[in-house]
Amino acid sequence: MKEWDVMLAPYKQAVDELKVKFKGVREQYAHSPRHTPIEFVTGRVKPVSSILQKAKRKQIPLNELEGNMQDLAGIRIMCQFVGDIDTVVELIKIRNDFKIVEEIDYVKHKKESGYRSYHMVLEYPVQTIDGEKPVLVELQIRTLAMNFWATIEHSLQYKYSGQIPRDLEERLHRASEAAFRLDEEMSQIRGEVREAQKIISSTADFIHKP
Ligand code: 0O2
Repeated sequence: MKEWDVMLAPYKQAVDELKVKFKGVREQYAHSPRHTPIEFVTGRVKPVSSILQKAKRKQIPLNELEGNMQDLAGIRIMCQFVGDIDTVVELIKIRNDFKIVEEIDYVKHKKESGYRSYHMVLEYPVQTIDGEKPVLVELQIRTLAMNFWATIEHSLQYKYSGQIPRDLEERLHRASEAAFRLDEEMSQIRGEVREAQKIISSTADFIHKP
């Protein structure tokens, strides 16, 4: 177990640092009149049991994990509106603290399962006691509705070990379409929603300020 801790330490550091950085972006928006495209940020280092399962499934030798398993470190950015995803992608592209090595748009091209999300693989330089170590980090950018669907589907995949019964799979497809329509509806009433949020935050400021 100790060997895993040592191997995964730079990935943990990358996740911790990137969470702080993206939460910082959110904070900057909060202090500006602009709508914040980031609702919340989460991150994790892949649990060893999932690493072992994925390595077996994809036939990746354990001594070749680094570089071949791109989601040992994972960051997820959740947005309110589909349009916010593009804004976050642009924000990521103008940064110079990491390199983008892969981009997959599962928002425009949803997966067969119904999964939607914008994926990027970043090469992030971690400063270690032995010098700089570039590590791969998978970044997933999605709306709250996409996240809701993916979280439920992921738990069901886990429960049924990837063999979801046909009727449940059909329900998940319908739920994915409903999530898509929800995102579309919300985008259409975006102006109204943002007005309401501005009023709520200015009222909160008024209440909290002496
Ligand atoms: P975790 O940590 O449990 O979330 P794949 O061949 O599709 O299994 P690959 O080639 O590594 O995976 O890349 P891809 O397609 O970008 O998928 C990586 C991650 O995206 C997955 O991680 C999920 O988090 C998410 N994802 C991709 N497809 C789906 C999907 O159909 N449903 C859900 N719920 N999530 C998906 P892991 O490996 O599941 O690990």
